[in-house]
Amino acid sequence: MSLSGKDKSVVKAFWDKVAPKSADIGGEALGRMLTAYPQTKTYFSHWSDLSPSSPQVKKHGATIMAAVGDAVASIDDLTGALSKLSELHAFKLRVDPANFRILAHNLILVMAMYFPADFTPEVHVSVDKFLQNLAQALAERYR
Ligand code: HNI
Repeated sequence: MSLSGKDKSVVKAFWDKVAPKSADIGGEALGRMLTAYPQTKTYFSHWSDLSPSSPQVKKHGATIMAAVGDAVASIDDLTGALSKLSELHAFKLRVDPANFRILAHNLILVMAMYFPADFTPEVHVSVDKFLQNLAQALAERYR
């Protein structure tokens, strides 16, 4: 499921809208993941508050979205761009890569909530493909 030239330009154009709100979107997406998919909480058990309003959740959501923004900028080489993060999640954090798709789902949901008019079916399909490619790239160092 590789990204076409059109997918890449659609994702980049949509990201231009998303970028100024990226910290809020990341925080909300991470908060929703931890609430709606509580099995994901195990990785964050060292945090004192895992609720959607938690400052730690908001801060880390912003960190994650900044990395997603870096990935948009490196959309032609996601595997290379994400290899260090993949290694960290595989060997240090030991995150089951199935969770990358769960977070991707929450990210796309919240982007659609924030930008309903821009989130056309055309944007939906390209952003979904991009996030699936990002999840795959993050899982690359597991094997
Ligand atoms: Ni993830 C740390 C990016 C998915 C669990 N994660 C990070 C960091 C970045 C990051 C950036 C900070 C790295 C550093 O300190 O050098 N994570 C991403 C991205 C995705 C992702 C781009 C997918 C879109 N991470 C996930 C998922 C889980 C996850 C799905 C678990 C369910 N990540 C973690 C944990 C940490 C982490 C745990 C360490 C957090 C801390 O501060 O202790």
